[in-house]
Amino acid sequence: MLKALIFDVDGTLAETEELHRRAFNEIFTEARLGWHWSVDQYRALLRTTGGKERMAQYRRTFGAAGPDDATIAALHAAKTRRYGQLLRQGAIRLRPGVRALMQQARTSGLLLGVATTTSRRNVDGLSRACWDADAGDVFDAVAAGDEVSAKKPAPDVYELALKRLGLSPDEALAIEDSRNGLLSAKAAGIRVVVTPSAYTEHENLSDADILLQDLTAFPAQALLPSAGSAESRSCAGGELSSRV
Ligand code: XBP
Ligand code: MG
Repeated sequence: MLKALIFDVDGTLAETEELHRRAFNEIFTEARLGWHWSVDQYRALLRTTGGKERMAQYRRTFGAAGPDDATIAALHAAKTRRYGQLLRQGAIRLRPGVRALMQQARTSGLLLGVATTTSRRNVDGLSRACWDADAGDVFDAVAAGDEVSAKKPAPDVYELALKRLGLSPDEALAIEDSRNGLLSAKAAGIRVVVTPSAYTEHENLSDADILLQDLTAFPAQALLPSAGSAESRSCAGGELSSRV
């Protein structure tokens, strides 16, 4: 029986990648690095999950002349601060159908989780921008990229989300936008709904259990348990239900 929806963040809850790209480029300019990622370059670079890892991948283009690991870490920290500022300026909205599906899931007594490659700080930033609350007050469990040793497409972050929800893989449904995310959830044994995003619509997403343009088309009647089970939820869950 389905007991939880586990959401990816970037590209799934919101079209955040363009904001990540902007934050990267502003920091590159500020640091006079001579780097600038175009939309097409960034689309290709997204095959490497994680901002630090993406920068390290790009560094290879420059051979020994590229920044060292400590510089990449410092630049990425600055990028995270810039991304947070952009979120606070109201640059992001939830994708269509996300808010309604979360509400329906709550009404049906389901738990809500997050499994993302980005950091917990960025998840909290997005959550405050969209719900005016930290992610821990909106979701029952948040598993972030800075908490696992291997990022997507490895299963680690989905396994961590399941552990925190106290569920087995067959009791959850992942909502993803990318091939790396799809592979990660599948490797953890979780069924996956994929809603391609602006930066992933060209990818091979055919392994998805359900492929939808966006979550307004989510088959809630077929997949969500009946609303009656909402009363069996914990107090914490009851409080959360008013927020999504
Ligand atoms: C997508 C990613 C992230 C973001 C940038 O994550 O690969 O790296 O592009 O975030 P998701 P950081 O699993 O949520 O789709 O710079 O914080 O890594
Ligand atoms: Mg994603």
